[in-house]
Amino acid sequence: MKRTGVVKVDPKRFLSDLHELRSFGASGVGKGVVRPAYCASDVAARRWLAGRFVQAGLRVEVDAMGNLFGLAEGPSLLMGSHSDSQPEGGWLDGALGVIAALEVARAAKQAGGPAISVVSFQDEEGRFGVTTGSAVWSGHLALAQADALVDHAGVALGEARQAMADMVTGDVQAAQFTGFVELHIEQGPTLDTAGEQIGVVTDIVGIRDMKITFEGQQNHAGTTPMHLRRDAFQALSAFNATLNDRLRNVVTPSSVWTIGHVSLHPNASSIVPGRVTFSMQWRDGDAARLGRMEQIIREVAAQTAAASDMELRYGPLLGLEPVAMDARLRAALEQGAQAVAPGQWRRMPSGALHDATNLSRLMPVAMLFVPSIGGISHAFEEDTREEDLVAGLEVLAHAVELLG
Ligand code: HGY
Ligand code: MN
Ligand code: MN
Repeated sequence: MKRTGVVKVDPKRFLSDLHELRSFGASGVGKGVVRPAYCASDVAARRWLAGRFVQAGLRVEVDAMGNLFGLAEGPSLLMGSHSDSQPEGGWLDGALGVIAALEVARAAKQAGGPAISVVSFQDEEGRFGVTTGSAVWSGHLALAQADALVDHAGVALGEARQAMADMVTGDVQAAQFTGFVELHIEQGPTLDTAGEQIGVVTDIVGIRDMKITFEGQQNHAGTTPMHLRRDAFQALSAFNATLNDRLRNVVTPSSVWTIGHVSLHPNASSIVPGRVTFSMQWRDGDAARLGRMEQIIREVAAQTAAASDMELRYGPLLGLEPVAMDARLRAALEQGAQAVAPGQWRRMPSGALHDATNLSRLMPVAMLFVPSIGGISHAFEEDTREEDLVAGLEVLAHAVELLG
């Protein structure tokens, strides 16, 4: 594979669009954004992106989930990521991949090829589930099932997606794409700590995510003796302490588990909480270990419920399997990395989840990382040095030429 140098990306145009996208849902804290799936700022951002796709000579299509595509003529390499954010999101998580893909598509078109299509998937950040937009598009999740998913405020996805119903044009067929390449920030400390510029992803971890509820007895915080309480918070506290002990027997240093959202009912100072619903999420690069972790989580939940006289309920278990990146696409990214950042790049796994996992069911996929300053992400402080953003873009341009 030989690079010709005809795909000339325009770093100024790329950075200008990246900062303009940041203005949709700007949090006012650092460069942070608040752009959860289907909220006003997310839909406004997608309308703006659609306009940029048209200006780039791409045909805009939007499917029922609100996945926004800019399509090249004929068979094309799909590039992109997501433009929705976490409730407190960084300006680059997802957005970088969408704008970099747009810039490469523009430069490739101006150079007379190769054909590049662009996508911004919806709800990658899981306001409703795990990467729901690309999970539905890739056939991993039925639209009817997705519509029934609810966010932490009880809003159903089926209702929320009506906010962009007027943009929907219909299904987008996967067969037109020869593969998928996603540029993303690392969202971890590896590259930043090593002083390197580029990560070529080898594989993406698997994930499991479900809600767990303990139901005891709501009661008066002053008159209810401690030994008579059926306190849901105490049950969660006992569950968490026991779980940490038990999981240590099966995990490795790269296994992670998180209780990130806790809803205590009725959440009042003078009331013994009768109910707690919390998110239980775990990730690992090994599918069998994900299963062993699940078994322990369910055992500890059942033991805790029995010991605390709690009713135990589970929400739907959502998840994705670990996936390896495509060798051919990865080799092109490695050649690009060696050309753009010689000695400043490495091969590495992704501890974060990405739409690429869903697309790997349909086509070859590969991912590229640029550093996150301080390893910070899913926080308003998330940032990356501009020269590293541009280096990632240049590697993409190099790789698409090699892939032809
Ligand atoms: O959670 C993740 O790994 C992704 O950033 N949504
Ligand atoms: Mn992301
Ligand atoms: Mn994210």
